[in-house]
Amino acid sequence: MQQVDAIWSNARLAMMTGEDYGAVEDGLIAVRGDTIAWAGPRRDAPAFEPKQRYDAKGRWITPGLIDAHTHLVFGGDRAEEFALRLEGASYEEIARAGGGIKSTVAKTRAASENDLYRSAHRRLAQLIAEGVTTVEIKSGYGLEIETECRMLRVARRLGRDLPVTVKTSFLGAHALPPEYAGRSTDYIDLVTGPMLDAVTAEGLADAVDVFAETIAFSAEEAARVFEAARRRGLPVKLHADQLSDQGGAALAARFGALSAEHLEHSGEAGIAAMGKAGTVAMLLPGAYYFLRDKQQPPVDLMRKYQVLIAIATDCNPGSSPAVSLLLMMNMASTLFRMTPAETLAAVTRNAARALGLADRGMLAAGKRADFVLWDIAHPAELSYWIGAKPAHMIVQAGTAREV
Ligand code: DI6
Ligand code: FE
Repeated sequence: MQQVDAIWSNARLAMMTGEDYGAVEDGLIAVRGDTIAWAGPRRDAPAFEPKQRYDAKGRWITPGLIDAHTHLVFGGDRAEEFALRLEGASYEEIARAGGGIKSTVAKTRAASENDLYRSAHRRLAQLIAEGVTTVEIKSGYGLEIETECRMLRVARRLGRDLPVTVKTSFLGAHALPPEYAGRSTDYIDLVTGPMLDAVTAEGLADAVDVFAETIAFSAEEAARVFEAARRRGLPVKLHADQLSDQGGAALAARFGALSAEHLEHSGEAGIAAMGKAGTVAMLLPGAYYFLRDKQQPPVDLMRKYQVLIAIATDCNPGSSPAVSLLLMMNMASTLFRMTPAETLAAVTRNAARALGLADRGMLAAGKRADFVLWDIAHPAELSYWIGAKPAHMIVQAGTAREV
């Protein structure tokens, strides 16, 4: 008899360990502490002596969802800018006129740590209620040492207070702050020197991100930031080719980036390089939808070069005010023609890879006990419904709570 803390039986499992869902009809999961002790078909399970037994009543269980790209800590909102865009102004025009990211920078700088915490807490709670058990949160609306650190401290605090793992990314190179107008090189000096030093001294960043774009930073500037990250032993990722082809996909691959984000305008050579480097393609259908983009990311090329695809909300006030990862799965299917099985892998196994986390994203012995019981008859329903909240019970680090 194996002693465990809890078992879930009478479950259908989407193990997500290989191709497709890895579906198991009469499945069982045993948990010890914060770890899955066993998962698979009930008939193969050893005898367990659990402290607690849960009857899943035939519900589907999937790994906990992972939102591996968000900017969910920020001040204010950009609803007025949305109205301007609906009247015909483009995202780039607004950015060049000093709005866009810069307007959120002003509001974030003016916000206290508690203000930032409260608004981000609300957004994160919505993601968590839906089944998200791991989230990535970026800085990038401070663009000065103090506010970048404040954003990341808020992200860390959210991870301590809420039932979710928070991984942070330092995005000091998100936009050129107004006080550095025309002095891009000086700003990159700040980012790669004192700013990154301050962030790492407090252990505030798990990775380093850059926005490479005509309205942000060049490929050369991104490379400088990546070299600085490498010197400090931090993994990198890149907002690449979102609005135009900047050679971002190839650059991300060259630095062995964990992921390259957006990729709507990437060409074949860049995607092929990502395949070789094992860089995950992070697709953000919320931004594609909200900016009414016309250029779809090259999903067929990603399949051809066996690039793993992840999907995230990109939750941010300007290009994707999205607080639902399930809705992003639906959009990835309808807008990018990803299959429901691809979208589920994209928010579990592949999203874990994009965060460099080998301990989650599938149901298997030894993985973290992060999983969700769903009121659905088939896992394809997770990307089929628009706006449904089918989570019934969420288990995070071995602790269960009903939704
Ligand atoms: N790409 C995005 O979609 C977000 N950041 C980025 O580099 C947008 C950020 C914003 O508009 O506030
Ligand atoms: Fe983003």
